[in-house]
Amino acid sequence: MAENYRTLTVPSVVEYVRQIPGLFAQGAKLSAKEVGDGNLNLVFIIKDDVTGKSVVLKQALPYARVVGESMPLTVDRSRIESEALQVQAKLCPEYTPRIFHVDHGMSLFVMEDLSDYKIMRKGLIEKNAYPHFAEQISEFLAKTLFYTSDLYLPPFAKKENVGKFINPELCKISEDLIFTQPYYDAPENNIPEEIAADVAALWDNEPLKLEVAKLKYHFMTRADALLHGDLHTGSIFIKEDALKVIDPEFAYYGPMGFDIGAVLANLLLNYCAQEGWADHAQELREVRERLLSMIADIWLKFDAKFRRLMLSECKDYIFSRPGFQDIYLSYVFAETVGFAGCKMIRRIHGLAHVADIDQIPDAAKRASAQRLALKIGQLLIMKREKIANVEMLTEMIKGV
Ligand code: SR1
Ligand code: MG
Repeated sequence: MAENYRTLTVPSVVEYVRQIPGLFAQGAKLSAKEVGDGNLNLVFIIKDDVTGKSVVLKQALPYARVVGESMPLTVDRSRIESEALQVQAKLCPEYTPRIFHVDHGMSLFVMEDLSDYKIMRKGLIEKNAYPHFAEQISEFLAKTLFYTSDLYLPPFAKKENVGKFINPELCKISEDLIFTQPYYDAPENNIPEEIAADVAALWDNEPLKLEVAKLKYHFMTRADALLHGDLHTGSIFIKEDALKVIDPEFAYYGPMGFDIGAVLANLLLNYCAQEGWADHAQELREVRERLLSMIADIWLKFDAKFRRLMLSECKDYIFSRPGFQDIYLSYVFAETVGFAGCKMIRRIHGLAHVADIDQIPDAAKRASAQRLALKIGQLLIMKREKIANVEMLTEMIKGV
């Protein structure tokens, strides 16, 4: 941690932003509030009460907020996050928040206030339809993954980038929380009482654990592309016709399917949770149908966009051989499905859950949604290499 690092508070954040040249007018009447509801950081909104102009300041704490000081965590994640945002801004400016100021010493950056957007997780719980989401997120995924991979970058540039985004502490959180702790009686787990027997059965499932071991190994060793690294629906701000992807502090070079799988997993967690949110059976059917067709669209659009990029932008002679696209995308698809399964399971009885499920008011419906998520998650992990296409995937999910 840099010597001049100090944790900001509501009064000190106002004084801090006053010093940033060109951000607010001199003597502006500023007010601030802390609004962070994520697992790790402080997030302040600072507003000029006269003009209404506002910005967000995000500061990394030297520990994980959700656990407390007993879980120390590098504040260098703020540098990684701001650098990943710069890469994403170059590739997908329309889907990336604008950054106004970066201070690595204080492990913070200032960015545009997205208060007129909604966190997608909240919108999905409210059963909102997002008809442009598949188009938007498939564009974000195809561009950020393709243009940071060996399919596009010259080999020296690619390896230099891998070095810039070495992120061992945040990767270790994912290794533990996604791929290890949910598969044994780890003290960090947060196991809902009602499903204790289902969780115990999962711990006894050796074939499942073997498949998770393979996926964890891929997570740790495959440097396909610069990933967002934590692309759940709480990392997506959305409104009618626009979307912004935030929070890439887990960014590192990893397997492409990990980011795509995160998006699909969180839509599927909402699919499971709708049992507790839909007002009647017809609505439950409709919302679930909409989520499954969104999932299919995301994959199909990603696949089409990625193939177009491979065709037009890949300059490597050997990667341009006919047939390589098919091989590449079927590998990415299988990993997407497997990682999605892991990401569903970790949110049921691992350390960090999701509001879609945890906030279901009815205990019996909540437990039923949790069981469904565990079932679908296990199926995705076990069958990932046998699922030939996304239609087969959605049919399989409907059958659970
Ligand atoms: C201790 S951090 C818990 C989780 O929050 C982040 O959003 C990541 O998903 C991480 O696994
Ligand atoms: Mg986050």
